[in-house]
Amino acid sequence: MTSLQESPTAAGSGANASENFKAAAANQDLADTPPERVAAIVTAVLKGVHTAIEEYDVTYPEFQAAKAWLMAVGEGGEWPLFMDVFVEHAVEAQVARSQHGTKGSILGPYFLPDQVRLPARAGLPRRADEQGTPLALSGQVRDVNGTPLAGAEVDIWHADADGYYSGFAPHVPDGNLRGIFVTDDEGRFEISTIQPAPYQIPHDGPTGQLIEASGWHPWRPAHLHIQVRAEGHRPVTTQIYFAGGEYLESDVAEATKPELVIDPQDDGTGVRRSTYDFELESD
Ligand code: MBD
Ligand code: FE
Repeated sequence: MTSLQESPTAAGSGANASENFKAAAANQDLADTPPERVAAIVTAVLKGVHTAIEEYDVTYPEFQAAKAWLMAVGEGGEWPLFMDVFVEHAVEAQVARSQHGTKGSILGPYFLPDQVRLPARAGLPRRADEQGTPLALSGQVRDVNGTPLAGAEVDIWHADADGYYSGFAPHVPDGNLRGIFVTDDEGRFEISTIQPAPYQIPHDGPTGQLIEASGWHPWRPAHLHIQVRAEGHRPVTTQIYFAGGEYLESDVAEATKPELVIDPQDDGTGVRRSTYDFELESD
């Protein structure tokens, strides 16, 4: 286990996540939503707040506590964390209604662009003493008609056995457990890595206070984040989960789907193996 002293803080990972999000947003077209639509959406959100106040007979001390909490979320850089844990799943579910191909899931706050490009069969960069059971995930990237997609990018990132992501925890080397696999002529890949553990979202800041104050828990089931990209196709952002894993049914981020669960088996050499194929629709 990581010693307390070098444990990354929510504020630390939040600051990195905020900085990273702002950099990504600067390179992206954010919404140019017309005024009537902004007004309609914001009115609906505020109506939800007003209804809760009425329904629960909210007091002034509660209102001021809520204000203080919102300020703390901003000051702690926890908006990316909070939005991705408690809101993103609803957006993903909504856009998924008109999508075909492999089921998506939330991106979360810890994607980093421009990681190392690897051949179709390779190991994810990891420390010499990286903890965790070896895991191999192989598969094929195809279009929705079954045609293999050669040269597709399978971008994967996941937490280490202690639940820390490189780039968001000072003691983990940059690029650890992150990489982009480029599929071979048949669209195939094989990723060697280690089995991640269930994951506790940073909970020593205001997001954690809310979870604690509500009697919820801060856990996500063990997961691999994957984004698959191929020219001429809509990228798929998703996550892979593990059969029988803890918190599959109570993910704090509500981001699991039954289609995204794999059940790796020991191949007799101590490596747990599974396959997963990805299907991308044309864009
Ligand atoms: C994570 O690793 C994650 O996947 C999400 C959704 C939120 C916080 C941390
Ligand atoms: Fe994650």
